[in-house]
Amino acid sequence: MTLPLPHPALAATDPELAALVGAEEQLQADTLRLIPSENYVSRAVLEASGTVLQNKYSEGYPGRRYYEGQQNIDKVERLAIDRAKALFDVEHANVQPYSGSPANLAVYLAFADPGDTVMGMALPMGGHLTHGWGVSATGRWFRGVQYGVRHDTGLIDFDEVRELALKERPKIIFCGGTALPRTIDFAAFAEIARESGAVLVADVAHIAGLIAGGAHPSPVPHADVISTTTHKTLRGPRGAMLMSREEHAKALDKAVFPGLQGGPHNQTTAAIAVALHEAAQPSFRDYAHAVVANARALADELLARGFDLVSGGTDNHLILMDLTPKDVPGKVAAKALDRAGIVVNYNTVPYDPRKPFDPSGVRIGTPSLTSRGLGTQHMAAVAEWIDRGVSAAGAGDEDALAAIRAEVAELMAAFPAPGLSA
Ligand code: DSN
Repeated sequence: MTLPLPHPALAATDPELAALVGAEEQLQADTLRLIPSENYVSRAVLEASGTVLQNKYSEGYPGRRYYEGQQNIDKVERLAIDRAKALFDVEHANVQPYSGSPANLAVYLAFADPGDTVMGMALPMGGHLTHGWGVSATGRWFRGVQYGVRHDTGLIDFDEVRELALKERPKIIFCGGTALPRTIDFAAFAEIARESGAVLVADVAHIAGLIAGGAHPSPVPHADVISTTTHKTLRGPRGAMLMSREEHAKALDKAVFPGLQGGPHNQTTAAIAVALHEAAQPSFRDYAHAVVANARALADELLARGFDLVSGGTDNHLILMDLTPKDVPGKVAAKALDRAGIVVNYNTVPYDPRKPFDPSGVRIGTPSLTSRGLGTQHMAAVAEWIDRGVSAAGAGDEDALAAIRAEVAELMAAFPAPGLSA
């Protein structure tokens, strides 16, 4: 299939918008996309998310709606729920949250009241805004107490987490985050939550696909609630799910609707169902393990080139580089790499002396490149491009960045992206 993909109705109605979509297709095809929370969905997921299901209001849940005409929508949502339950081996699944932040807000609504104490990992340590960080509604409407990682190891100090939990007695403890390169010890968090009387929420948005594919331990049965987006390693549409044992089903469902949201986005529910079907195939297990193998190989290649990696490497899909020793700020490096056709995001590192909008680190990951079929044999080239790109960023060498961009595009052309190819 040649790019841009055919969108005949869109091109006829709104050529300006169609041109932008086409340009984005070309950009995603030509570049090495290393943002660890992004991926390429399949044509099947894209098609499901662009269907007439989006024309329908369905407030409520299957069999209990406030609108008629749900003959097909109920079946779509039940399919998504059943597939989520089977894939993650959970008793209950809610597939309606619009995205990760609303999903987490629903958890607050279900288990806490404004002013209550909640606990999560601090955002600059690798947590998420919605885990009680100050600028988020969750840190303004709740009393957020935050844990981090050890300065010397970059790893979570469970003695510190336990001490904090027993002192503060939070209603909810979140584990998981957005910049955690290491395996999450759900059992250790569950023990602390039990001791302190908290509800344990495992936010597995980043690693849901790895869990589904057996490449990261599952939070089942340790966590009371599992929150996840559906569009990262899980390779589905932009959406989210909440999962739990049956005992929490009612509270979570009530919190999502009518507590927080109106009508579910049925076209997204359909695409989630497709993604869950894809994730249940044996090939997805291979994918999940390949994501981790690629990340480990890339981390080794970066270490060999003198990069400082938080926690010394990775167990999952994500690598957090502290560029302080390279004397290049994260933002400068990220913007230069973008010009070189390598798409990353600048990121704080634990104990970062710089500000979040101009931090010391860059966050990278392997979900997208693995979806295109790149393997461990390609990671030396990827690390070499990053190394040359960061050096060129420091030296302001635009010719070097342009040369990398051409080399990247050549390799990418040999590995067509799902969703952008037949
Ligand atoms: N924005 C997501 C990420 O990039 O990790 C987290 O919500």
